[in-house]
Amino acid sequence: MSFAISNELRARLERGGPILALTGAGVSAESGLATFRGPGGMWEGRDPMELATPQAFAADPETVWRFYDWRRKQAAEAAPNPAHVAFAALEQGRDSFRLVTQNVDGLHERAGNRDVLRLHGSLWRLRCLGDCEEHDNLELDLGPLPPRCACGALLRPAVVWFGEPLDPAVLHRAEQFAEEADLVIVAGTSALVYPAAALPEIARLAGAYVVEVNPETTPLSERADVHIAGSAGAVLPRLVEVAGIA
Ligand code: BV8
Repeated sequence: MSFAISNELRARLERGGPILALTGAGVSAESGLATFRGPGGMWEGRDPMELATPQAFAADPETVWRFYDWRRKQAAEAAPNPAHVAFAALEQGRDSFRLVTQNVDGLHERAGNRDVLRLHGSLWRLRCLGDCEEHDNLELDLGPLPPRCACGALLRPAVVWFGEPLDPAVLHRAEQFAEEADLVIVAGTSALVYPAAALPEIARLAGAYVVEVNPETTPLSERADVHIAGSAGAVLPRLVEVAGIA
């Protein structure tokens, strides 16, 4: 696909200022992973918004775990796509690059990004409901669902559910990155979920140039400096090229 790159976007890519990337589920769409609000619902036609809540888990931990177990398996089978690879190239090519993601699938990390600020947690970490300790867990067979900790308490996915607060330290760091950014690349998000969706506005008010990469328009589109109507897998490698990063 061909798309125009504004002179200002080119200048900000070339001049080496702090770049903040904010990604959402659409960045993993080209890896074959369903987005949150895509057509047909994410799992068995169910609305993930009904499943990704503490209330749903308390009411029926087994069903919520079948949803997350399915997502872990889907994510494990998926491969990073050119958009993920481009973000890893930006981190390797720029000291002042920061990646903040709403995604929990782990594909940015598998593509090579080492400093990923995960706003909403990870499918690959579990939390014990006994002592709230978290640990990595990459096992594809969790055994009977819902899984239990050795202490006997239920384990839950260490993700941020709707109605739960984000980790304040993580959110504060993301807001700092937004305030320091010279260029913000917002890719693959419907810009509906807060407080993540507030980050581009924080950056814009602090003087950043905000580019949105999404085949669709979103509530951010009219406030962004430029909206590139394209897929992240096609657009991001081109932005990396303009930034002069091999
Ligand atoms: C909070 C982890 C406060 C789980 C997720 C009532 C009570 C409390 C809060 C609220 C409330 N009502 C509303 C709120 C606020 C709520 C919110 O924002 N709701 C919205 C929906 C209105 N937020 C919260 O609840 C947050 N917490 O506010 O706490 C608080 C404070 C103190 C004490 C108590 C409470 C927590 C939000 C985090 C929820 N967890 N994920 C899991 O993954 O299972 S959010 C979930 O949505 C995913 O992380 C996902 O990433 C995220 C956002 O979705 P997107 O990533 O944007 O994905 P989506 O499918 O929507 O869009 C995909 C886009 O990609 C589309 O635009 C599409 O066009 C585009 N696309 C498709 N293909 C491509 C592409 N783009 C580029 N290339 C392509 N190829």
